[in-house]
Amino acid sequence: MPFKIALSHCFTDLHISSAAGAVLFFALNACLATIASADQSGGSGDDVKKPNILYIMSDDHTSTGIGCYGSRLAYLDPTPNIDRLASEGVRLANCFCTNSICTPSRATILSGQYSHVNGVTTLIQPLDVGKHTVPRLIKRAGYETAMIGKWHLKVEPELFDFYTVLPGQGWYHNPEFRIRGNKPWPQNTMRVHKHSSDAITDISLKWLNNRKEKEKPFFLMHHFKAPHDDFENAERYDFLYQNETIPEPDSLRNRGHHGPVNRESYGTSVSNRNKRRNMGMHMFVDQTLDDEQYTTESYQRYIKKFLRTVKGVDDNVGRLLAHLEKTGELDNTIIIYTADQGFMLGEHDYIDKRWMYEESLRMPFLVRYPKRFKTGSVNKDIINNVDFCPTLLEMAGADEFIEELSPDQALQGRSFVSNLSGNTPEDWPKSSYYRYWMHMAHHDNPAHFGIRNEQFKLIFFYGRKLDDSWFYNAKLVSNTEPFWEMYDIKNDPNEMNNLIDDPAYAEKFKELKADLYEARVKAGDTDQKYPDVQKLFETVTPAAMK
Ligand SMILES: [Ca+2]
Repeated sequence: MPFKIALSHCFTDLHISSAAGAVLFFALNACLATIASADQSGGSGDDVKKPNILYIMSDDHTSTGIGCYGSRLAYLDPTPNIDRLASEGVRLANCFCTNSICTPSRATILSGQYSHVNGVTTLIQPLDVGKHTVPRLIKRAGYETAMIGKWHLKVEPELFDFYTVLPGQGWYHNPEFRIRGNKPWPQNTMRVHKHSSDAITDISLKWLNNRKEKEKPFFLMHHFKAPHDDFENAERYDFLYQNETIPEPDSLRNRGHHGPVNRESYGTSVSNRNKRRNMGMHMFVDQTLDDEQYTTESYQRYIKKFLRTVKGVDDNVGRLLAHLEKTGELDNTIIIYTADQGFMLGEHDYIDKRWMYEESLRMPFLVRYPKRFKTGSVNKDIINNVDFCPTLLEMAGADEFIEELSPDQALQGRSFVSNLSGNTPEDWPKSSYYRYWMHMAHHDNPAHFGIRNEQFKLIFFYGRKLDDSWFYNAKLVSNTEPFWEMYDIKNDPNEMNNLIDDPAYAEKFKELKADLYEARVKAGDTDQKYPDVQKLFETVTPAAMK
């Protein structure tokens, strides 16, 4: 299988002479040796050295809060260490989540499957161990593996050689961790008396220093809890940005023609727009302030707390990079920085994630590996987190095992290793499918699905609760009226103008709806369990589009 050989060769560091002919000869033999030894012993051959893989993921760290993404916040230089990965590696500009909330995104990354296939559509379901494809196959490819930090998938991360994980959301200060031990999961615990970002990094550095199988490359999933709400920063950043007035997004106070047309506004807010839950309440803003003052105070407190927490993440990315430099492993390690999804920092007066809007949908994704990836490059291909699993497997030379996955473990995404190298396959997907399954939970977001291509986005808010299990008071939640939204991202990047009531876009609506229909069929998400949802999708048409 020449294709497989080529893929494995991509990430094999060959210890050979510089003569071109010899390189080709040895490369081919090294690839064969890698595959053969993996087949026989589960390890890599003596004549090759696979790269280490350091996968760093934070929680809710939107690209808006990362300097190299160039948002209104970039002037604050909030993430110099994370930005280094972009300047010395590749930055993905259009990496999107398929379900913008913590547990489902993590389940998709580990399984390479959409939420409805891996069974984790909401915060409630555990990810079956049989679908922990990333750690299982990467270990099989000869890596020593570890999962350290926020896990949030309920079941024991038993397929990793080593784990130390936060229970559920975990605590910001003096966190307790679940560890492997003599008692049944999750009864073995330990506590570290530090801020969680510092504590998680301490544990990772200790594991890197003391790991048992140093002859093997490592695969480390290092997951920060930060900057998830309630945005509790390390004490050293209590006064960061104290005297700064941080710019607001233009859409915080002027929501333009964004959102459902002529209908109720949804979503928890920065301002007091949402009376049930808004950030001013969380930030203890004086409830007697007038509306303008209230919004100002709420936003400034919110954004500063978020960025102070981000700063602690960035410090610790710096510690990891410094360790790799000190041990001479920096250039032998594929270093990835991402977050489990995006987040709204006041855009359209929204907080939190869940939405299919740009700031929530987009995942930051940076990767540094100068041996293969051009430094300082930007890739604009449309990539989805269902593609992460096959990508990690290819990076580890574990892609050869994909064919052996059982039908219920089959991967739905594609590796973007070639894209990172600057060679986008001609048949690479031109759109990304999205579905937020929960309905009006926690932050008042109606359930929706949609498609995002290079220029347009179409969203159908079907507004049905499908299952009462995801939220303690779900029985109290009502269905909401279905509606559509459509944006021209190319000409309206801030999604200020919902085109769904513009008859000039009737043909575009039909075209995008057909694309969405096809995307749902391709993903196998056609609501056979919920025929009323599919019927709404097929029959609800905005007046201007008829
Ligand atoms: Ca999250």
